[in-house]
Amino acid sequence: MSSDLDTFNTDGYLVVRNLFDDQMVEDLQNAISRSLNPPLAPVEFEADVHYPGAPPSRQAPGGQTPRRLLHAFSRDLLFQQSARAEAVVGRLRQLIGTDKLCLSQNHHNCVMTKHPGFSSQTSWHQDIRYWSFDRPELVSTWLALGDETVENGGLLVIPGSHRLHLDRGHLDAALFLRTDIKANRDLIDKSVAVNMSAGDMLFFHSRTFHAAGQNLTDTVKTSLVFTYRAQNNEPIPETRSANYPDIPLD
Ligand SMILES: O=C(O)CCC(=O)C(=O)O
Repeated sequence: MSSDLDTFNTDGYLVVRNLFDDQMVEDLQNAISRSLNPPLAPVEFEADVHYPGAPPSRQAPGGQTPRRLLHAFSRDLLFQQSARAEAVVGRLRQLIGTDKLCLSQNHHNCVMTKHPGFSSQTSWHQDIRYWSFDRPELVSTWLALGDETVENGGLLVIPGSHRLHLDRGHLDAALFLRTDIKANRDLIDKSVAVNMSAGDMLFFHSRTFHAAGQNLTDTVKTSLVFTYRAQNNEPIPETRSANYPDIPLD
């Protein structure tokens, strides 16, 4: 077993440094700028997420702040190239354990943006909580297009949490980790910050607990995020996971 696979299986995530070179990063940043100024639909706004710190409505101050540029894969050929790049898909084959992969058009598939002033906080959760597949074994990729730190709302992860099976009582109504439970607070104490630079990529398991804070800097943070699955790990028909066809990668 390679050390990348060992790390991923143990921690539920893996960071690969400099996965994309400076030119690709710059091209992607330019593509995001074209999609962001003005924000091209479909867009999810901070006001839509109703997370702590989000503006209460789209009419409130900051209510038009974009949070996610949705449908990234169909938005720009460059995003498709980055999602299909051999450096990404080769690693995914290894981490997911098959050559037959699909990219999900229904989950993540977005440019995440975190703006100064009006960003919100994402509480501790597993992405799989709202997803419906044969098996909870998907992997998402998070490409940093600038520095990602705790200060600008970069991700925090709990190593090994993809292997946890928590009773329902540990989670709140929206399936976030409850912080009024000591066992959960002990778990959160084990979290680590995923500090990244432009071109670095985080691979993380759909069961890995993660969270992120607000962007407290004066610079917008942007990241490109896609989710992949084995072709034989199919979405449950008529769920949101089956809304649009997934893209086969072979
Ligand atoms: O950037 C963030 O606030 C985290 C987003 C996140 O965890 C998610 O979309 O699953």
